[in-house]
Amino acid sequence: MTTTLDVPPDLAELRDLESDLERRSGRRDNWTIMIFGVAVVALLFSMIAVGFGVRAISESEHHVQAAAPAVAPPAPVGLTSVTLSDMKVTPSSISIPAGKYTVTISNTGMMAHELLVFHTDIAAADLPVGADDKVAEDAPGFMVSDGDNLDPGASQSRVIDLSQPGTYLFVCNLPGHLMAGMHATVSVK
Ligand SMILES: [Cu+2]
Repeated sequence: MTTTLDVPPDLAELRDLESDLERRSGRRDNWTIMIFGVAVVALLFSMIAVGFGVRAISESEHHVQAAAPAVAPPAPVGLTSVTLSDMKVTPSSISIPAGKYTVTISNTGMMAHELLVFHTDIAAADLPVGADDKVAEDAPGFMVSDGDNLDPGASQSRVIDLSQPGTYLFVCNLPGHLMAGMHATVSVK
């Protein structure tokens, strides 16, 4: 094997090489600056884009919130009040779970009323009415709650025992009032 001796390049060649290297490194610096510049611009654009995106999301959430209906509070289960008026019992029809309820009975009418509670499968319109225009209240197990006669504006609070499932009629049994429409049906399950 033969080895060639390295001949040292002359000075002019060295200078050429040096200037070439400088040019190349200069070009490399330019590239570096350009790439850095492009990166900065890209970063700025992405920040702006993210900003718009966040705004769009929060705006759409805002719209969703505005479009969603207000959540209504859950309706109270049971029976807390009954209103007597001329000639109505309100609520006129309600379905509630079995239980004992403390009920405030208010008379908002112009005349006296009362509230009786009958446990019966007979419809209010079919209740037998006597010569006195009243329903006979004394059948065993028929009347489960009786109360005061209430003058106009008066009210009474009492416990009504609705612990047996079935149908209850809330009736004003002053003469003629049932026939005039003063009854309500309460279904108990
Ligand atoms: Cu009445």
